[in-house]
Amino acid sequence: MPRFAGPGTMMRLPAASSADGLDAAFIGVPLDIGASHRPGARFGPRQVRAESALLRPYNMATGAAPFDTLQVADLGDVAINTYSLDKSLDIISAFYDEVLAANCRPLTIGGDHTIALPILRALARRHGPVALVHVDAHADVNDEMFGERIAHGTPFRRAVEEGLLVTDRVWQIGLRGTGYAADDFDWPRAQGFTVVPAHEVWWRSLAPLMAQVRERIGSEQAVYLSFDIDGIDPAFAGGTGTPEIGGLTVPQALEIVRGCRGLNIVGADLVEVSPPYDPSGNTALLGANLLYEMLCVLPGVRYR
Ligand SMILES: [Mn+2]
Repeated sequence: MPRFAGPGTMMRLPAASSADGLDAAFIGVPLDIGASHRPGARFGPRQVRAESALLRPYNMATGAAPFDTLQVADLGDVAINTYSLDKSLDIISAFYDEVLAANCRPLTIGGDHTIALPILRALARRHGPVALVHVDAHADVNDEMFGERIAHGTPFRRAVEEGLLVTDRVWQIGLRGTGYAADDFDWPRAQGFTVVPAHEVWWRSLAPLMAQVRERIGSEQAVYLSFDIDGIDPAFAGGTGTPEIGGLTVPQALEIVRGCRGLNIVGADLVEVSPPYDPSGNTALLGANLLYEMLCVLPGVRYR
C-alpha cells in the first residue's frame, strides 16, 4: 500500500538514511550556536517540516511537477555538536560530501546561516567554485563577530577567502538595515559581488533582475542558492533571529526562486527560521513553500 511517512518529514516524503538513488533530498541542520542575537533556529527544521505537511506535489503557478521525474526524500537532521561550532562545521561538511558523492542535490532546512560555509566547502570540493544567489537582509561578510571568525554573520567572507565562490557571479539581494560601519556593503562589491539593497527594489518586480542573473551565469556553471528568511520583511517572516524592517515581499521572494529556473542549481538552503518568535508557524510555512519552490527549479524537473 502506498503510504506517507507521516508529519515528521518534509512534505510527508519518505525518510531515507542514504542519498544513494536520490536526485534531491531535504536535510535539516538544527544549529543555532552561530547566532549573534535571538537564537532558536535549531528548531527551524522541525517547524518547517511540520508546516510543510500542507504542501501538495504540483506547482500550480509554474507548472512544475518535481516528483514526476525526481526521486526525493528527507534525509533527516545532521547530528551536529551543539557545544562546538568548529566540530559542527566538520560534521556538516562530511555529511554533505556523502550526499554530493551520490549525485544528490541537497535542499537544506536551517539552522542559522553559519551552516552555509561547510555546505559551500563540500560543494566546492565536488564542483569547484560555485556561483551564488544569496537572499538576505545582511551581507554576512563580517571578518569577525565578537572576535570569532566563524559565526552566522561571516560565512561569505570565509567562502571568498577559501576560494569557494566565483566572486563575479554572486548576487546578494535584499540587504538593508543598520550597519556596524558605513562601508559594510563595500567589501562584497570590491570582491565583484552584485549587491541589490532592498530599498532599490521596493515595489518592483525582480523578474528582470533574475533574467540578468541567468544571462550572466548561464546554464552550465554550478550555482548555490542561499536564502535567509530575514531577507523577507518581518511582516511576513517575523520568526527569525535578526529581523530588519523594509524587506522583500513574498511575491518578490517567489520571483527570485522561480527566476533560478534554467540555472544549474547544485544545492539550496532556507535558513534562520526561529520558531519561538513566530508560534503561529507562518514564517515556517513560508520557509517550507520556498524550499518546495527551490525543488521545483532543480535541473531535470518537468513542467507541464
Ligand atoms: Mn540575515
